[in-house]
Amino acid sequence: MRAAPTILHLDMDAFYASAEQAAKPSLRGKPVVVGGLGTRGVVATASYEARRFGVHSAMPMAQARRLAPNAAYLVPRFTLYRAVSDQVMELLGRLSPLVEPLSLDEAFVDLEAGGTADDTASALEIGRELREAIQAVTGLSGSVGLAGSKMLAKIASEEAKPDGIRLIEPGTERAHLAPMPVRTLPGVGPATADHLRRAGMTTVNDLAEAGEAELIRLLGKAHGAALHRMASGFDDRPVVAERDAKSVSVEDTFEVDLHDRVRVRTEVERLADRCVQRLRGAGRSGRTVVLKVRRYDFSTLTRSETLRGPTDDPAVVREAAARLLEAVDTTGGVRLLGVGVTGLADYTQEDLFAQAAGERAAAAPPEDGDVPPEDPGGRAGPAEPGAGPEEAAEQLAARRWPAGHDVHHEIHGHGWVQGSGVGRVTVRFEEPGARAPGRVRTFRVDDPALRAANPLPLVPDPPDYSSWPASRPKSRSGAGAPGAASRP
Ligand code: DCP
Ligand code: MG
Repeated sequence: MRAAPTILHLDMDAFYASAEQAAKPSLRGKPVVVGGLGTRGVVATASYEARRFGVHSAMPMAQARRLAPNAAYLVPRFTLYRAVSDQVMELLGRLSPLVEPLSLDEAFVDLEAGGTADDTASALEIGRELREAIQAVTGLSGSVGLAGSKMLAKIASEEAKPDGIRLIEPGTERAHLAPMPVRTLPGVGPATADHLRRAGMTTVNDLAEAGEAELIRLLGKAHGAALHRMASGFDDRPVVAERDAKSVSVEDTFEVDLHDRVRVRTEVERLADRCVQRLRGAGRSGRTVVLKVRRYDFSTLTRSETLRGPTDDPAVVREAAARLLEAVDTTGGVRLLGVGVTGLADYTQEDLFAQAAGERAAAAPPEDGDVPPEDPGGRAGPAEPGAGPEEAAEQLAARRWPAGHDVHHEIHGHGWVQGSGVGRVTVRFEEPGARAPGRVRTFRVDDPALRAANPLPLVPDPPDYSSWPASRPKSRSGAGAPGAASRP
């Protein structure tokens, strides 16, 4: 913990949903829900307009549809989110060599290590400039928390949401934390919280006052001692740059346990891709692939496989993770899955076999199915079991033209899929940055003039921040206004 609030935590606001609203002018100010639209789909995120109806991340999609029947329901477009994330991380990298990304839309930055702030005033100034820069470059808003420790910086950004900045003065940590629920502290999940509640502790203050010995008695040595320190406001965890990390891993907890083996496998592959994305983002490669599985009864196991040489090839990591999964019994349900790579190196050893696997993967459909796979014969795989011929046709259309994905029409130009079914696909023709909503037209699903397209940048002509923070760009006319792009 430090005496100056120079640890910054950034978290983009309603990230996927805001990106969709920025890309699709007709959705600005409207409830938008992004997630899996199939029968077992879950909400990835909801715009703040949709949150008013009670929709939130990890909720089953069917429940979201009941709560907000009039919201726009869209399938995620990871290519776009990654592109925006890269822009945000690039800006953060200008503030310090110590940037620790936690996900696509969230990171810690050590401002002191970067020499960009050393007290409350300079930290606030940098935080404000950062929010302005992110808005100008990406068209989206992010919230900033500043404090003397990671834990408090993250709490501060949460309190700043949406579209705000908040600083917690060093010295006030304990008082700030006291009334908060125990779940606020890192490492306290639902099970631990329940355990603590049964021992009569619900607030952070209860934990601080219970004393270290009591928490160790309840939770064991390591967890109890760590929790007592956190509850008392002590948090010395350093900001660790991805390039100094010993491993890179990603994981997902599922609100509803996964039973379907195929779905489990798909999730593992998706996690492997995300893990490699982060690995590559850090310019690293790794030799050991780790799979983590938490089962329905909270039993957690990890399995690992060490490769012949370091890799950053998504196909290689995906295959290794899938092999590890083969040996894990998942009957009964899976609550959490994680994929990690350890044994990191700064380079990829030439591995001709890995290379060949990568080339095969490159010839396959794009990652995450962001652009629907080319499927000229309409062979989009088997329809879900039990579907009649009409439902099967609808599923085929939905798979070929996922709601929210980009399309290009020979005459009408760039647009996105509003919906599809009974042999038709409805497209709204509009581009990011347009002032007014675009027009809607309907086509046959096999219209040869219509094809899948890549996302367009949210801000067509972003200002140049290459000399920031030493000096700020002059043409910041649009900065600060939601969705505004500054143009010459
Ligand atoms: N996400 C997801 N599944 C979850 C939680 C999040 O797929 N269970 C995705 C969608 C989010 C993104 O990660 O847009 C970032 O997660 P956040 O928790 O930061 O949530 P948001 O950015 O959407 O909203 P907030 O404004 O609360 O940060
Ligand atoms: Mg966020």
